[in-house]
Order: sequence, then C-alpha cells, then structure tokens
Amino acid sequence: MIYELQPLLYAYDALEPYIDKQTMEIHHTKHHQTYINKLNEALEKHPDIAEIPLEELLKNPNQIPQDIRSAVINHGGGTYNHLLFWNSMNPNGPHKPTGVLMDAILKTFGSYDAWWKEFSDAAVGQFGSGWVWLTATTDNQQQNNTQLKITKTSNQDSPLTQGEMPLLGLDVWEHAYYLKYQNKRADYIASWKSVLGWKTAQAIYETLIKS
Ligand code: MN3
Repeated sequence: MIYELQPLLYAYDALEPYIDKQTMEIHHTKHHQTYINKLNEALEKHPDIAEIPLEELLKNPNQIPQDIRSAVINHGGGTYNHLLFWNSMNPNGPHKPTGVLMDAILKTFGSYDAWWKEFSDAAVGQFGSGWVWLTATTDNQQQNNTQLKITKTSNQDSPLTQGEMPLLGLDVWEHAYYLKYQNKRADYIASWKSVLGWKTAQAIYETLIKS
C-alpha cells in the first residue's frame, strides 16, 4: 500500500482567524506530506508489512521489522495523527458533540466545559512536541464498557499503541501554531475550541460502541 496525502475537507483559509492559512498550507503540504513520504520509504523495504493497515501496525508495533520499526512509529504515527487532526476541525462544526458521544462526555467529565478545561490544560501542559487526545478504551471482556479518556503523547506516538482509540486530536507541535501564535501556545489552544468539528469523533465513537 502506498499512502497519499488526502485533500482537506475545507479550504486552507477556512479556519481563519483562529488558524491562519499559511500555517494550514505548510502543515498539510509539507509536514504531513513528509511523514507520508517517509512512511512509504520505510514500507518499501518490507512489502509484506505494507499490506497491513496502518492502524493495525500502530496498535501492535512488535509486528514491524526492527529495521523500520521506529520509522513506522514516527512517520506512520505522523501520517495517522494528522489525518485525524484535520478531521477534528471544521469551520462548519458541529463545534460541540451531540448524541451518544455527548452523553458519554457528560457522564465522564460532568459537563462539556469541564471536558474542555481538562483537555486544554493537558494541551498547555504537554512538555515539548506532542499531542493531546480524547480517546476511548473498550474492555473486550465486558459489553458497554467503553471509557473516555484524555491522553497525551510525545512526538508522533499514537494512542493506538497504548490500546486507546483516538477520537479527537490536537497537535501541539510548534509547527502547528508558531507563525501566528509564536510562544503563546495557550492562545492557540483557546482558539482551537472555535474550530472544532465533532463529526469524525462521533462516527468513530459510534462504530466503537456498536462493535
Ligand atoms: Mn503537525
């Protein structure tokens, strides 16, 4: 399988003034493209592994041959994480979840605002380059036991590797905000709340609780 950069669901300037056009364009066409290219380069060395879906490789990196394992974790993680990041934003929203995902957020965090406070505090507090996620974990031994969690990962590590399914992800690498926000990461994170798009998170969650 050869991975390719997918077009965004919206224009590069669609998230203005919260996320600027230049940042979006560079982030998508340079950063994300580079992760994809380097993932493809690594997988070329092991065509048999290339047939396994990326999600499965990241869930269980021990199956990846040693000589390309860190490349797949880093660049495969970057490939997968950024796709979810683009789909975690949408100028048309919905900026708040609805239905079963909203029910689960209320049950776990008490309110949407309390969820946001915990999520944004985690994002501000992430040391160095990394991500903050809303994830779901399912205990396979029990039905109806899907738990929501806020998780941080460093570099391009995926929550999949620690057994969690990411629903929504916020990139707090400096390349995600530096042109507009420089050192003011907290301002970038506060702005991000206004461009959230919950449709993908809801779809992943609904699939997960049905399985
Ligand atoms: Mn990034």
